[in-house]
Amino acid sequence: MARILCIDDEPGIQRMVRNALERDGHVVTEALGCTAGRLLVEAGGYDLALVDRRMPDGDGLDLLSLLRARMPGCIRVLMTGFLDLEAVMGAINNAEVHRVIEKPFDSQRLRQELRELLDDAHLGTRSLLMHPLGGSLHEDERALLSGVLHSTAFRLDLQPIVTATSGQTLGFEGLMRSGHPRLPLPTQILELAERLHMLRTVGRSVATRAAAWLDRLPPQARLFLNVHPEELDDMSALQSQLEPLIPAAGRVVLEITGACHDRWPEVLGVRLRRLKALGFSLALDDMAAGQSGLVLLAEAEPAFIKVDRSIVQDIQGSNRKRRLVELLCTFAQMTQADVIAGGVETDAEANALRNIGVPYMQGYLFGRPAAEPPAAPCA
Ligand code: G
Ligand code: MN
Repeated sequence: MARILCIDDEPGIQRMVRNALERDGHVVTEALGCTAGRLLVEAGGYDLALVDRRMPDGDGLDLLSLLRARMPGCIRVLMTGFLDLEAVMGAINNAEVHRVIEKPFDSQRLRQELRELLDDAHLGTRSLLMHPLGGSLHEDERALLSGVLHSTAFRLDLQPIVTATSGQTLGFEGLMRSGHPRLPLPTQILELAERLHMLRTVGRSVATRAAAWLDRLPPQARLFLNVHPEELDDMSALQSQLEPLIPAAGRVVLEITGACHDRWPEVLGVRLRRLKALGFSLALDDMAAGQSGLVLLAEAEPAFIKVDRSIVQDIQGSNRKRRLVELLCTFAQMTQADVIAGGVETDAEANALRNIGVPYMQGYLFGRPAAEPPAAPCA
């Protein structure tokens, strides 16, 4: 059960929200408009607030900043018809809004979104439960993760990306690796960081190590770095995290995964343009494995399109896989992008990809991620 405040000037919306949320056992308090809403916000005592963007007596975004100041622990959701991207983007970037629900929405979607938000918040509080030994379990985990990230056990290994025809190295993908016995897998590090809201600390550690690589690698070598979808939720934080890389941004390619969910690809497009304005290039990662890959292809305008191993595997035996990669190559050509085939393990796969005209490849066939890059010449 959560205490939910709904601020909207339309009684129809209020009714729908109340009916939907009371079915899930929540207690809903309504305010018809901004003025009434402001009074309730001042009084406090809510777990989550749903706020309309435009009301005749005021702007929902102002109410949301007031909410942040008065009730920092309250989850803030904006409901909007998505008319003014700039203002909404500003609010998201300033972390005034945890989630935006685009109007019109139905009760099923509303319940689903709120369930997700409340589950996340619940996880956050659950991990704060006290440890049997007296300390906070959460604090122990934070200390462990922070210790690993700042230790030499945490590395950014490099895997080569090569030119299909000449075999010369275009650059390297940086992949995090951990030699720490308690958190040996990168996925463990990411899962823990997600749960403890420490992705930024991971990102900073990666950026520091990436900057050190850029100093050592030949100047023409590109460094490809993976960006976690959640890192795109707070652009100011991401920008400060990428700070050590900005002087060499022209050599850095940020990989955005096609597997990330975003109900608003346009919003993501605006954010990605900001990264480009800093001088970074973009690659669309996991193409064909992701859920929003195609729409990102349109919105991200990537310089590289990385085809996932699920398509590359045994491509020589599949007409459809070959056609799909051909299609991506044609698209890439028409949009001044380049295709990189990832996860290439066999000569048969590499030959099939070469015949299609894929310009770049990456995979165990050419080199595993390693703590020291091979001394091959760079293209
Ligand atoms: O999604 P992304 O492309 O960032 O994933 C990279 C991961 O794929 C790394 O963990 C890397 O070790 C792994 N990888 C790289 N090359 C190969 C390969 O040839 N085969 C397989 N199975 N995995 C690979
Ligand atoms: Mn990648």
